[in-house]
Amino acid sequence: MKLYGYWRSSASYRVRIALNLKQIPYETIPVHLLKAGGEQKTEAYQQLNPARLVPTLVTDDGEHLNQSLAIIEYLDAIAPEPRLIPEDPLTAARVRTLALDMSADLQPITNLRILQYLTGELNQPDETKLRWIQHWVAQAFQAFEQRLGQTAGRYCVGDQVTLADICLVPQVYNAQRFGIDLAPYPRIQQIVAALNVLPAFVDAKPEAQIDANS
Ligand SMILES: N[C@@H](CCC(=O)N[C@@H](CS)C(=O)NCC(=O)O)C(=O)O
Repeated sequence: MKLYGYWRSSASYRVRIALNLKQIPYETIPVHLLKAGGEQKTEAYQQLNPARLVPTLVTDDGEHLNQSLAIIEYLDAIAPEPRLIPEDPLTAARVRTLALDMSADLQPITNLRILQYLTGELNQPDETKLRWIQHWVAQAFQAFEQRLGQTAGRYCVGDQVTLADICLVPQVYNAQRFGIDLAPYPRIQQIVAALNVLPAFVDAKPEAQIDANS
């Protein structure tokens, strides 16, 4: 398999973790989101993803897939061990709720193109961009922290690593990049600390990627 992604992209980070957990070997193809206006906007890349976003997973059969959660569901179907979305319908719904809190409600409004629009077309200073990020991260993390009170064991939902954990870790990485204080979120901190020592998460870290700091 081939993964088109960017070292600091949270959606790419999710797919890397899932591939690692399932021990599926893959080749990384870096797509630089900033260089020359963003390689995700080139004609060539748009053939892989018309939405001009990373990641794209190209399967061994040459099929290309977009949307990190759809990719992870696909991986869970073709390589069910370890299961990232539990079979039990209620537990699966809890996992998806937490995963979507991060991937559908938080990440899209703090995505690069949104921030570029704020500071570019809308002419807002970097300080406003930072306030924007801090505001939406705080709202999302408060709710997530509260939900964990009902669902958490060692990880977000019970004691197995799930899609919820895969979506949380990259958002915490991003929050830390922007200097957000995690002290109000002790459950999040504890779970992320437990996840970040697992080899699949260590190997998926942005700094461990071939395009890190490029
Ligand atoms: N919902 C998509 C989100 C993909 C996405 O937002 N990717 C970001 C990086 S995390 C991106 O490519 N941004 C480029 C841009 O904003 O121009 C997914 O989960 O795959």
